[in-house]
Amino acid sequence: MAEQENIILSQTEHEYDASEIQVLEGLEAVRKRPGMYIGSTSSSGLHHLVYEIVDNSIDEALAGFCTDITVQINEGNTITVTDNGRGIPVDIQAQTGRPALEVVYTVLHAGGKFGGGGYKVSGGLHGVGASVVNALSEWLTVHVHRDGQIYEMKFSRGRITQEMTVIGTTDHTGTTVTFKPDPEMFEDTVYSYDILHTRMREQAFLNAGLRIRTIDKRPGQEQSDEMCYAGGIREFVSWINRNKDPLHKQVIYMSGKRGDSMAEVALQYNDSYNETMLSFANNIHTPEGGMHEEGFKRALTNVLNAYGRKTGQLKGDEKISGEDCREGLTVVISVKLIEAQFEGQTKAKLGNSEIRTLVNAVVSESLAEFLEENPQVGRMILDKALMANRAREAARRARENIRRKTALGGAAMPDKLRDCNEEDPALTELYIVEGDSAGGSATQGRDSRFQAILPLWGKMLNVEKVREEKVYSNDKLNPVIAALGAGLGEDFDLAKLRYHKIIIMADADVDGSHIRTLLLTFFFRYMRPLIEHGYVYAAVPPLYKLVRGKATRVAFSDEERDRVSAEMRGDNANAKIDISRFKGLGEMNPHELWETTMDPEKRTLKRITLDDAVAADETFTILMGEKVEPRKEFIETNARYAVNLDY
Ligand code: 0RA
Repeated sequence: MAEQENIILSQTEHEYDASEIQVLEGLEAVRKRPGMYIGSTSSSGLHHLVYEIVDNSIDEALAGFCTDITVQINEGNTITVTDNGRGIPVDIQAQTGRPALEVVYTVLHAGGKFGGGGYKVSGGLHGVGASVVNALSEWLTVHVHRDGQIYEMKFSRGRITQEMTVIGTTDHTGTTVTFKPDPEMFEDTVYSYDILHTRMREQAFLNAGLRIRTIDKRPGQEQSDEMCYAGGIREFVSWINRNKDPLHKQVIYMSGKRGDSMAEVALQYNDSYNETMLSFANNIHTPEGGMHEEGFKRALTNVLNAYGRKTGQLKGDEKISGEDCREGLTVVISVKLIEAQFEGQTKAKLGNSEIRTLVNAVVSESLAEFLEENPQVGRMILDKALMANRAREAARRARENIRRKTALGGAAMPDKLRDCNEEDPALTELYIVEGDSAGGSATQGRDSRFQAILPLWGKMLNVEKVREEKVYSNDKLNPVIAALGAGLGEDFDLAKLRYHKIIIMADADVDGSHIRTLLLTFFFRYMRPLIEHGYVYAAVPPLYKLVRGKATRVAFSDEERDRVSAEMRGDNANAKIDISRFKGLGEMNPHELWETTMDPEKRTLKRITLDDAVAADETFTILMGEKVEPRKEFIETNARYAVNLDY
């Protein structure tokens, strides 16, 4: 209301010119449809604000003028980003007649528009960032140290509240921005130190030598870290492999340029069966891959086949496939280019085809040379790929076997499955339940129109430790594969999936979390699209049961237990409330289970997502891999929830 009056008032005293109107319209557009600019207004959008500001400082570092960046969470969840670059220019811009600093923070798409050849490559929205963050901040203050002066300028929701002012003198240069995300725009305005820290660590790896500090100043959760990696993506690869057993000590590093583009690749094999490929374009993660990944894969396969033929490890017309070449491989690919085209569903796939040629050329040349010079490493890598090739053949035969069996016997469903009546997968749910007794309660308590139950029991296979063919023949996993109906691994086909909600229902204890982790590991390794498309959930059963006379209620946390107990007591301070802890799902009767954990109207489900492939891989590797020490440490620090269900 106040704001509207303001506009009318200033319109009467001041004729707006075309460019000012454009500015207001631009920032209004951002506030009207924030999702268009920062993806969403959930926690991810909130953190995106910080990335946009940091991206500008990183651009200054890429231009060669900035060595240190600090990202600080202040009390009250405001953010301060400081860099020691040249300081945002403050001189009056010819086109607009306004200080460049003002233009950067108020004009949409201001980035790169004004002169200077410094910004050869730029990430993200290419300078759109600052004005978008400004528009979405309740307030934003920027300090520029430049030419011996300190300049200050302030904004609120994108509008100027204090013109650029000199407030003192200084002996250094740099930019400091502090902002408070607008609670009117965001569902949640609490920052996660871990999310920012993970992102900043990734950026420190991607920009060798750049020092990034993260600081949390919020009372009770003070912490900080400083990250600087002289080795860049080489150290990124060592870090990803830190809990694995590498096949060769040295990380293989390759880089090259062509015109204005450049490519870097770092890789190391470990003794696991998994592939970890992380790719970036202009420092932006491209989880959907694209031309840089294609160029790499093609070159790797060609080089290893040629090398194997040359050394005689490959005989006759024996060939190893791309996938065989990537078993146990950890690789980081980082490319920088002028006009990155981002495609795909989430704009996370690089489309520039010239980059495929560049990466292919870099890897073809340098990797062949490396193998020539390091024949022991070459032999090991090739042996590993050959083993993978044989195992894959065995797996293919096992798969064929299963396929033939299902074809002959119709779609054979597991004996234990209690299926639902509805046949449209979009409407159905599969509860995977730990233990026969809980399975029995769930079967009786469910709504059989759309809820199917599959009980699991006994010791679950740890797929992290075995090759593919073992998974096919496993009697615990087979019922899951059959019930879902969508195949496995290379053959996995979402279109055949029989339920669009797959709900893991396990006890809230150590055994329950173990079974949940094993199942998630299996989905992660063999049915990843399930997780990527958000089809997997964890049921959240209650922890407490409260009884007063004939009245019974449940609580999902200690706080809720206390609140509910107070409510039940009401005015009668002496009433006896009997509080007990549910030891497991098996203790609940069918009705209780339905009411608290299965009724779509009342239940809580946690959707399992995989935003951060590195974090996921880390969790799964630590929890499931061979090395005992890191696993112990991890379980000790995360004793309550062995798997972070929210990542
Ligand atoms: C000099 C020139 C230009 C930008 C900067 C310095 C600069 C911008 C930011 C943003 C955050 N920190 C910064 N530090 C310095 C303009 C370059 C151009 O438009 O090409």
